[in-house]
Amino acid sequence: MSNKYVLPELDYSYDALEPFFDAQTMEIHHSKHHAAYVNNANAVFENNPELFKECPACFCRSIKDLPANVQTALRNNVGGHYNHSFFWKSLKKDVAMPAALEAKLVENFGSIDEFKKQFTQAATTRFGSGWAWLVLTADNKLAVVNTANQDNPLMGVEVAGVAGTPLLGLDVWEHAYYLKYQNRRPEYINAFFSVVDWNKVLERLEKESADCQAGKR
Ligand code: MN3
Repeated sequence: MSNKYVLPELDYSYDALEPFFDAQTMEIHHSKHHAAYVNNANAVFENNPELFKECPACFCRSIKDLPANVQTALRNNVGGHYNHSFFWKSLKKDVAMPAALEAKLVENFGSIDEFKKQFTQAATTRFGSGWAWLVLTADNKLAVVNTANQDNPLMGVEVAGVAGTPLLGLDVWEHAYYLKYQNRRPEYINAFFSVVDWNKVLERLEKESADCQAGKR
């Protein structure tokens, strides 16, 4: 086992999410931006192999325990690797929202429209670069938050404002939308709702809920 991360292949082609997410953005985003996070993280592990953890999520959870001299580099780059891997797996066109997920969203937000409104608000108001998230909190409720840069909710309540695990994330860095949407971030956020793999969100919810009930998180 080598102490490095590998850029994951996408499960679909770069043009699979057209016209919502364009092929050129997807290709540059995956093969250049995500690849850079992987390479930059690996460069740190080359000099600090003892810090490597196979599971990027586990790594994010323990980011505060890292030595100060490499903490920022690893927070940004392992965070970037985790966030993008998670993001690619959340995307698929033409997926209807399963009833069980709809029920949980309605229970927590009052309606699907209200959930989308709050998510859009979180994604729009993140100043500069960052991510918007739907998270399952430690008490098994849903919440919408945003984080700066390549931070994510796994990094803790000081970072995300809630303790929880991500069910869905949206990259709102300009590199995620500028070629197609330029400064129109709200249009990009709206397009995102057409390419969410809601089955994947439900799968994560069910797994996290089961872990929660079993006391595993
Ligand atoms: Mn990105």
